[in-house]
Amino acid sequence: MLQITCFRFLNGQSKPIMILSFWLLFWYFCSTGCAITITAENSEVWDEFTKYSQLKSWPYLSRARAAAIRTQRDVTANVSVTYSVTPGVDLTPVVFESLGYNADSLNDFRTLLNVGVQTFILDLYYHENSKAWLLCPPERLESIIGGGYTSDYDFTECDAATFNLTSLISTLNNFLSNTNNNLNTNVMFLLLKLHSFSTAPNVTMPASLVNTNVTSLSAQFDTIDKIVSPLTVPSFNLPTMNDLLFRLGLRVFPIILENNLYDNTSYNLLDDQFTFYISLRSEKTDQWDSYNILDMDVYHIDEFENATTIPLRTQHLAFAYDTSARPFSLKSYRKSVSLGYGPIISHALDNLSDISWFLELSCWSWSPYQPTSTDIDELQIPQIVSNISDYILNAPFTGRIFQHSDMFDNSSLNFIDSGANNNTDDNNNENSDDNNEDDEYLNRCAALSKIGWIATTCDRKLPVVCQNLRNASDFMLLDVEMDYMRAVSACKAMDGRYDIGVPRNVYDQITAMNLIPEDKEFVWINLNSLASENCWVVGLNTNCPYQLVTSTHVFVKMITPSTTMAVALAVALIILQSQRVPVHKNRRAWKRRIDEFSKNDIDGVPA
Ligand SMILES: *[C@@H]1O[C@H](CO)[C@@H](O)[C@H](O)[C@H]1NC(C)=O
Ligand SMILES: *[C@@H]1O[C@H](CO)[C@@H](O)[C@H](O)[C@H]1NC(C)=O
Ligand SMILES: *[C@@H]1O[C@H](CO)[C@@H](O)[C@H](O)[C@H]1NC(C)=O
Ligand SMILES: *[C@@H]1O[C@H](CO)[C@@H](O)[C@H](O)[C@H]1NC(C)=O
Ligand SMILES: *[C@@H]1O[C@H](CO)[C@@H](O)[C@H](O)[C@H]1NC(C)=O
Ligand SMILES: *[C@@H]1O[C@H](CO)[C@@H](O)[C@H](O)[C@H]1NC(C)=O
Ligand SMILES: CC(=O)N[C@H]1CO[C@H](CO)[C@@H](O)[C@@H]1O
Repeated sequence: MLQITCFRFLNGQSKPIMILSFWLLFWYFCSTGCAITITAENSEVWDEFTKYSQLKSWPYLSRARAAAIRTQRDVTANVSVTYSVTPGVDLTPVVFESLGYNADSLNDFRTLLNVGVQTFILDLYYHENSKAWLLCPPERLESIIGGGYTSDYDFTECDAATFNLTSLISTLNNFLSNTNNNLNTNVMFLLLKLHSFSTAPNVTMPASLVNTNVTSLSAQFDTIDKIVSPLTVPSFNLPTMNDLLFRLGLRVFPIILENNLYDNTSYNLLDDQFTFYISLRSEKTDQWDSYNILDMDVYHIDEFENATTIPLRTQHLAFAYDTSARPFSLKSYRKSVSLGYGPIISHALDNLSDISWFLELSCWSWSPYQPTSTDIDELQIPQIVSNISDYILNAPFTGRIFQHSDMFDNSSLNFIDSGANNNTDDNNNENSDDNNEDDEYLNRCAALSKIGWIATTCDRKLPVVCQNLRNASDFMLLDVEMDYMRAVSACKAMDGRYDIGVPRNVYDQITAMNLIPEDKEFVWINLNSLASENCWVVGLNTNCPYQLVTSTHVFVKMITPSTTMAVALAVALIILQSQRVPVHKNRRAWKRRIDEFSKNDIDGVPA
């Protein structure tokens, strides 16, 4: 193995350097006891594999998911936002009913924002008597007030002085302002359910419960940063992701999902028509303008559980929700995602962090735990896809801690130690990539499997998915096994009508998945992070748009003759210290091949 490594690394360089390197390798090898093989138990492999899982990163967004969410957003840049699939939470059952109608719950709301929940259902209650909007439902108020309310009652719940729509929106705004940057910005949906209630004239509601100072919904929601308005973005012409986020600089859709206000309500919702979209489902839409009215597909998960064909989803926003009687299983959650319906969790969880299991499955594009930022080559793990699918398909969600033994049998497996790369994450601070780290990252190319994209090493031999240049929904498979570099040129070489492809929405993903041959598990797609760690881009020579310095420059400096020797020795020592042979081998070999590839466009391509 070492021989091959050095040969590849010094490919084209002079023989004496090779010999000297070998000597040094040998000397170092034996001076450290000739024992460098790291054999890990499967538990360690699994720990490594899930090192950046959402559960372990709780209460922050995991590093892998941050990369996955961003890749999915970037790949869909030219796709209408109506096709976005976002994980959602119904705040009433998940947060307020479980954890309380108080300011602490706002911290839990903030945590959900942090971990990448993008859709929220929010119930708002209009007290007809005091003409105020409350976050607390009348049933709660009744149970608090009970029979004998006294003015010095100490309210721990529903206290409008600490828990009100204004403070909820400022929590949201705080999150938005922290993530309003090219790396982290993303679309969000606020789905409102409006309710009225009135109290008998002889009942005096305590001021601390009803004095919320919120008498106009639009006055409140207009203070949301980057809120999308139906005036600028009419419902019948929703923009692409790129136009929304970067050209218009907007993010948050406020949508009235249900209007349950009394017919005789004293609140005039039409006053808010410049702020809100209204779902056609909410029925009382006769007086609303066409630019307000959104036709949405909102289904209960029962309708997916056993579906074999995709329920027709046209140009509508689409969501699926569960109930406590029929909660999402991991299987139905994943099904909802893969059919393009944003899953909205609407049942109480034992612990809020349990939502991590679901969030791990919430990208239609990447497989769970992907793209890993470790230096394990995932595809080296036997049956990884079938075992993860088993886990998704068969494990009903029980909230128990999922263990490596659920995933792997006891045969041991060699893996590459991740070394001293102790980049403990960061709440959304992805910009910590530096060039040293860059070299430690093995999985630079993406393959499509039946459960989504998986990062792997680029020299694996796989078939490739080609995409028609004129019709992005037309995919075909080139069933010849080749490494990533050949795969890129192989589609082009066919008849000029195709290029290596990448699915850009759930429909294309399903089409492409169906092309995976029976006897194969993975096929190449047009996605790699060769330019920069954790930055996945479409196209071989695409630089990471989020970094000023590309590692290409570093590489070019490294291969000049004067530095070759120093690099060879350094690499030899690093190899021996940390067993990162394939990393360096791949990294530099690939970089070199890219450079060659860029020089001569036509590069011996299989017919
Ligand atoms: C989106 O479309 C524009 C114009 O057709 C093109 O220049 C751009 O590269 C596309 N972006 C992506 C991510 O496909
Ligand atoms: C709403 O809550 C915030 C923060 O908890 C508080 O500062 C504000 O005064 C409250 N609003 C009202 C009307 O009490
Ligand atoms: C509520 O509104 C009134 C009148 O606009 C204002 O005087 C009062 O300070 C507000 N209270 C809070 C807590 O914002
Ligand atoms: C308005 O309607 C609700 C329910 O439809 C009813 O309970 C309430 O008494 C009505 N109020 C008035 C003032 O008519
Ligand atoms: C990695 O970081 C964690 C948390 O900062 C620390 O507890 C641990 O000791 C570090 N490990 C190494 C190898 O530096
Ligand atoms: C694009 O390709 C898809 C799949 O082959 C096909 O159904 C569709 O009709 C094609 N569209 C056009 C405009 O040719
Ligand atoms: C724990 C578990 O289910 N592991 C399985 C992974 O897949 C292989 C092949 O299907 C099984 O043999 C393992 O038992």
